[in-house]
Amino acid sequence: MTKPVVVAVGIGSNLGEPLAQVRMAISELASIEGVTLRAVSSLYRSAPLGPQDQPHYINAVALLDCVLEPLALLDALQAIENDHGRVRRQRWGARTLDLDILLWGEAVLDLPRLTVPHPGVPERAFVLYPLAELDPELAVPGRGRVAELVAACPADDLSIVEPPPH
Ligand code: A4P
Ligand code: MG
Repeated sequence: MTKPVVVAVGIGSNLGEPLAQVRMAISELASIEGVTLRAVSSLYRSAPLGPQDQPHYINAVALLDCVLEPLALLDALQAIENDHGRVRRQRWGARTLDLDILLWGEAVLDLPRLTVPHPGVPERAFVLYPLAELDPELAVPGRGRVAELVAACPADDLSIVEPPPH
């Protein structure tokens, strides 16, 4: 048996019904073969990073125990995004569902399709606050612990809209 790796996945949505999209994505993550859901953060509302002419986002982070290879998990996440009607258009533009691999244990991956840690982790409030809620001791390789990064990151107008789903 392969030993599971703790993987952090960022969930974001700002089109359709974002709260419903995020709730559904969480149960879909739990049903990926080779993945066990360890913990899920609260659901947060956040101002858009990037183009401002788009709605606010709902964001959350899930911690998974994963025995899949990184690209196999990425394929599974992209299949879920596609099921949610995601069409890839403008970079940082509005989307029904975005699933990002934030951390892969303490691994550093630099593949054509996959950069880990996700480059946004160290400075994005909508990633760091949910991560800190789950485990402030998590390491972001090369950047320090989540607790230190979150202490240096203004919360802006990030707010919790819903407790973690069960
Ligand atoms: N890719 C590389 N590394 C990764 C990774 N660690 N996880 C590749 C997932 N995918 C990764 O992604 C483009 C390609 O990135 C994929 O094909 C994959 O092979 P995409 O999801 O199609 O494009 P994107 O999400 O528009 O681009 P990008 O640069 O990944 O954007 P981000 O960083 O995901 O940011 N504001 C708020 N408040 N909340 C948000 O969640 N999200 C974004 C998108 C912008 N503004 C936001 C939010
Ligand atoms: Mg993305």
